[in-house]
Amino acid sequence: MLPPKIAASMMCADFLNLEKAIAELEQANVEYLHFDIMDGVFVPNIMLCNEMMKGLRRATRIPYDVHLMIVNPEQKIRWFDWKPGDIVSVHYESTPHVHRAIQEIKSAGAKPAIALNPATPISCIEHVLPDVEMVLLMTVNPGFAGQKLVEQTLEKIRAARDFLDTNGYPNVSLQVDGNCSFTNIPRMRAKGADCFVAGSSSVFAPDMTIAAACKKLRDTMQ
Ligand code: S6P
Ligand code: MG
Repeated sequence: MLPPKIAASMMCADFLNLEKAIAELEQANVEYLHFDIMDGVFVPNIMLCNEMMKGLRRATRIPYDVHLMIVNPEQKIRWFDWKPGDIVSVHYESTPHVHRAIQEIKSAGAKPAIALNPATPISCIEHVLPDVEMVLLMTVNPGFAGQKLVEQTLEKIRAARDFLDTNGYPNVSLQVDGNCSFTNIPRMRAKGADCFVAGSSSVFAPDMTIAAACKKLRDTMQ
């Protein structure tokens, strides 16, 4: 199994204290800062933007994990400022030209990933696997933080890991996004997930410091 990684979901951070939050995430050595970009069309919400991501680069060297929930992402990849080491997910459901979107990400100098909603079958990704570094499985319907796990996505994690391994992609990372809580993460890890988008269910849990939450997460992810 690939080593576990934390992607801290910045839409769940305290916007009044972003610099402090980032310093604590740096201290905890989280692997990624996860940014949710929503256009109000692909998902029923509007969230985060390039200007925010650009501004926060001044406070961190942690690579960005950018989750694009926008229609026709292939037309918009160049709108963003990417750095080497960033990983960018596009949804299979968001465009008829998902392979073109993946090519755009590569030529913009970032690492491509493919994202799937809970109801989308895993077989859809077969023909993009040679070009992606990560598969993002939504474990809630995209658009909002604070939702409850869609239980049947647990078996989907196992099926996706098997699909990757049997097709010759054991090094493609499997990320899960949605209700990655201290209770759900061991269940997701047991099915083969290795990268956890940590939001209000864990890293930014209201009753804990970021440092304490990250420490607990590291113990939980093993
Ligand atoms: C939701 C988005 C996610 C959320 C994350 C929130 O559409 O893609 O990345 O930010 O799931 O975490 P939680 O713990 O509140 O579910
Ligand atoms: Mg996300």
